[in-house]
Amino acid sequence: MPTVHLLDYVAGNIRSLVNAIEKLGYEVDWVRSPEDVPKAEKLILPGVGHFGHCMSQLAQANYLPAIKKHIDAGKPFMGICVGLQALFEGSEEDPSTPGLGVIKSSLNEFNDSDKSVPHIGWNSADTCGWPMYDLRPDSKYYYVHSYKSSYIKGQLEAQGWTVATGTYGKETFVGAVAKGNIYATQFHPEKSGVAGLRTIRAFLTGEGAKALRDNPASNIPNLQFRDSLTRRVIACLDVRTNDQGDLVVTKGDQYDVREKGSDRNVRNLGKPVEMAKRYYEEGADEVTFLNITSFRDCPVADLPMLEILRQTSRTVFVPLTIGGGIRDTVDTDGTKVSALEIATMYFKSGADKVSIGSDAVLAAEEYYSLGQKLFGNTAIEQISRAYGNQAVVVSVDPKRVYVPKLDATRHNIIHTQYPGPKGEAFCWYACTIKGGRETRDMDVVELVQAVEAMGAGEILLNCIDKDGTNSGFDLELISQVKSATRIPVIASSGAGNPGHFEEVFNKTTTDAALGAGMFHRGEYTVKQVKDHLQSKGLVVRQFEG
Ligand code: 1PR
Repeated sequence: MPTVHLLDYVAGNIRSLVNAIEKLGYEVDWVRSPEDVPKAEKLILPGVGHFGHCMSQLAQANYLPAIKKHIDAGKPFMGICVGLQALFEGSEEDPSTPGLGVIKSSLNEFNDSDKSVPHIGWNSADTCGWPMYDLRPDSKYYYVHSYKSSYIKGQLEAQGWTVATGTYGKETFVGAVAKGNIYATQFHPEKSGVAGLRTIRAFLTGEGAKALRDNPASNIPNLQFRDSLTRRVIACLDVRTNDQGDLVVTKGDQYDVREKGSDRNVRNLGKPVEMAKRYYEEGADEVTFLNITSFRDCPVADLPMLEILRQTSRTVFVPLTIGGGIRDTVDTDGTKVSALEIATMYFKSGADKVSIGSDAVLAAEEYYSLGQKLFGNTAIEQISRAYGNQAVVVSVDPKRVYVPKLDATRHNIIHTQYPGPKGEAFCWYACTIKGGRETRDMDVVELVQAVEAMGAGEILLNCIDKDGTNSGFDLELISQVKSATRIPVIASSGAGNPGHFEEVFNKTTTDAALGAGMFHRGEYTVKQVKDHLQSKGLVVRQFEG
C-alpha cells in the first residue's frame, strides 16, 4: 500500500484525516520526530488550534529546519488549515511568532462587525477555471478559521502561486495555494465530503502537481465580491441506552423521550451509525451526536459514544460533533478524569467538535460570581486552548419564563409576539442543566456572553418549549442570542418541514439550522430541505456522489 507521512506535532483531532487517507487506499506513516521527516516522500502538515501554539510547538521540537528542507528538496508537501497558515511569514493572531515565510505575506483576522467569527461552514475554493488539485468551481469545502490571508489581486500570483479563493461577507480570502511541490488548503479536505477526498487524491497521486506543472502560468482569479458561504443544515442524533440496554437514536417532545403509552419505553428511532451515514449521503453539512444520558456508571474508556464515533468517522466525511457528559468527572475506579481528557478521547476517535451543556452553565455562574474574571481552569478554556475555539460548541437548553412587565426581573427580556398563559407580553429565556431537569437563575444572553469570553467557538441553541413540536424554530430566541454574541449560532428545536429552515434563514441571521425528529421519522430528507432552500434562492451545498 502506498504511504504518506503525517506530522503528528500536537494532540490534534486528525483521526478524520487518517480515515480519509485510508479511504483513498494509502497508509499513514507517522512523523514523530524531526529525524523522521527525511524519510518522507510525501509529507502532510495538518493544523489545529492557534497559529502561535502550532508554530511554537514545531519550533520547540525542532521541526522547522526539517520541513523547510523537505520543501526545498522539491518533495510533495501539503499543509491543511493552520498547516497552510504556517507557510506565511506571520499572523495577527500571534504577531511575535514567525511562520515559515515560504509565502511572502501574512494573515489577519476576519472583520466581525458584519458577520460571525470564526468563519465556519462550506464555502468555495474557486480557481476561476485554472487547474489546481482537482478543485471544482461548483464544489464547496469545509472551512473553520478566524484568521485568513486576505486575497489581494496579483500579490501571491507575482510570487508564482496559483490561488483559489472564497468570499465571506465582503472579505475574499485565500482558500488554497499551490506552487511546484507545495499545495496547501485553508479548508479541511478531510471534512469536505467527496470534493475534499478528490483534492487529497490529487495530492497523493501526484496528478495535482503534474497538472500545475503543465499549466505553468499563474492564474489571477476574477474577483467577485459575492458571499459564497452556504446555508448549513445539520442533522442531530440524540443517543441513549434504552431499557433493553441498546444504544438507540431517540427523540423527545420537549425533552421527554419516552413513548406516551403505558409502558413508557424510550422512543427508538434507529441505529446511530447507520442514520449518520444516511444523513451524510443526503447532504447533511454536519452531524451532531448528543449523548443524552450520563455515563456515570460506565468506565470512561468504554464510553459507548467512542465506538459510534470511530465507526461513523470511517464513512462520514463531514464534521462530527459530540456532546453529553463533557465535564470533569470521577471514573468508576475512583480516578479523576478531566473534561479535557474526555474531549481528547472523543477527538482521537473522530470528533471534530465537542459540545458542552450543563458544565457551561455552571462555569458561567462561577464567572459572574467571581466578577467576570477568567482563571483558565474551565473545561471550555482548557479545550479551546488545546484544540482551538472552533472545536468547542456550547449547547444551550433554554426555557421561556413569562413576565408581565419589562422591569419584572433583572434578566434580559424580550417583548414576545406569543404571550404567556396569563397574557404576559414579556419573557426571558432561563438556562437549564441536566437535560432540562433543573432551571438556573441565568438567562441565555448572560450564558452566551460568558462562554464566548471563555473561548467557545459556536452556540448550539436548543429551545425546550419548541423541541419536538414541529412548529418551527423560536425566531425570537434566535434573534436575541444572535444580537448578543459574535460567534456562530446554530438554530435548533422545532423544525417540522423544509419551510421552517427557509424561515429561520430569512428571518434571522442564524449561521446554521439543525433538525432532528422530522429526519428521524422519515417525514423529510436533508436533501428535500436543501432543494427547498435552493428553490428559494438560498445557497446550499448539495451532496456529491
Ligand atoms: O449537559 O453537557 O451532559 O450535555 C447533554 C446534552 O444532551 C445537551 O446538549 C442537551 O441539549 C442534550 N439533552 C439532554 N437531554 C435531552 C433530552 O432530549 N431529554 N436533548 C437532550 C437535547 C435537543 C436537540 C434536538 C433539537 C431538535 N436535544 O438536540 O435534537 O431540539 O429537535 P427537533 O428538530 O426534533 O425539534 P451535558
